[in-house]
Amino acid sequence: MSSNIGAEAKVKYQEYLDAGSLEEKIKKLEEFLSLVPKHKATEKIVALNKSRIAKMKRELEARRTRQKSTQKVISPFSIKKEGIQLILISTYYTPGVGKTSLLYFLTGASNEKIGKFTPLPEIGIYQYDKIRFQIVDMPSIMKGASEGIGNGREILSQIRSCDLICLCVDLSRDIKQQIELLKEELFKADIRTNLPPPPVNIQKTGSNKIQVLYLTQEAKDIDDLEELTEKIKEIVQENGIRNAIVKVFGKISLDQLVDTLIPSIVYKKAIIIGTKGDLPHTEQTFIKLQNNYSDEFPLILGTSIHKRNFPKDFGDLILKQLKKIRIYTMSSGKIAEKPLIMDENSTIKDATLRIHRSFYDQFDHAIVIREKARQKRKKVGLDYELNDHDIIEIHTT
Ligand SMILES: Nc1nc2c(ncn2[C@@H]2O[C@H](COP(=O)(O)OP(=O)(O)OP(=O)(O)O)[C@@H](O)[C@H]2O)c(=O)[nH]1
Ligand SMILES: [Mg+2]
Repeated sequence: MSSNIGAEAKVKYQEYLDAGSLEEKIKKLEEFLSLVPKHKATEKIVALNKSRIAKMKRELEARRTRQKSTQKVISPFSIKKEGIQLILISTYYTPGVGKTSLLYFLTGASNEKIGKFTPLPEIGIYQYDKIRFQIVDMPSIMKGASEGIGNGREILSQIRSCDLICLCVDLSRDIKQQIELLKEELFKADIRTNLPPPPVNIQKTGSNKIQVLYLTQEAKDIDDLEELTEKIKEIVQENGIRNAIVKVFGKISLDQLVDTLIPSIVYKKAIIIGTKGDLPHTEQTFIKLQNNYSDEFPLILGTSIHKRNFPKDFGDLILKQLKKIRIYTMSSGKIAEKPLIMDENSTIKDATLRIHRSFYDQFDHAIVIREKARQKRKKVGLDYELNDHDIIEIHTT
């Protein structure tokens, strides 16, 4: 093994080789990686070993799926998703940060459960501007949750499918400890927060080779493209893929490439909600929270449920974070009460397909009413890009 690796890491590597079970092997190799210094000289070792972890995790997942299909028990943690789903999480070691109080405040859920430990998820609907947001008050997360401690696997598996993760932290207690633990467990459960998916796509092909294509100028702007290509091929092969086209759309690191090869990785949006902002010294803590975490978390709120201090436009803030817009359909001059929630940059075409395919097949033109525009009412075609709050009327042939 390379001289760039310290003695402690080498010991861990040996422990990995000696480990018996797959779980143990993954754990040891993860510990080994955490001890390897990250720089250019170790980049390949890191990427190759991350690939090994990815392969072992896939194997583990496959085993669990096989087990599950024979077990047919419905978990009390399993939640039927309705509308846009927000999950409130906090750490077990800071009990009572105020999640259930928040659920009560936003949704009118029962207040009898405030002040008592919440052992199972509680659900409520937060209505905002005729939009339904499903709020899930999750039991708090223990260290080792990603390995299954304290129902961690069930909790994290729900988080994997939500729309927005809300890290709830008590502003009157140590915030770093709270956030770091939550971040660590999410990361270990292959949940990446506030990161865009890597700009790379790997397609298996029939041909017997691995081809790497750089499709943008940004992707090509790398010092040694040939060296990178060789490394990419090696890592893809290490994952047991012999024939593939690797399309690179932007600047990527080997780390990101490995992430693409781990199918269990999901990319989620997350915000921080600071609670109990009415208690002494919490103002300073909130400033510290913003200073230390605003690079990683684009939205950090300071709140107090006791003082009913919570953003009135919370629904708008969520939509903005999720890059969603609301579109109101109009039929015979009557505007629908409930908006369609669509992705930013959606077009009339997307809207027609969303309403019903026949609106697309028989499309003639659309009328868009945009209150703030210079020309308020416009006749447009399928390619027209929609804005938040637009009113649209589709005319068919
Ligand atoms: N000072 C203050 N106390 C609050 C606030 N919000 C909640 N609390 C109190 O904090 C305690 C715990 O609140 P819960 O809402 O039950 O906390 P939780 O996060 O659901 O707790 P667990 O279910 O144990 O994880 C209760 O006594 C609440 O009254 C707040 O804004 N300010
Ligand atoms: Mg609770």
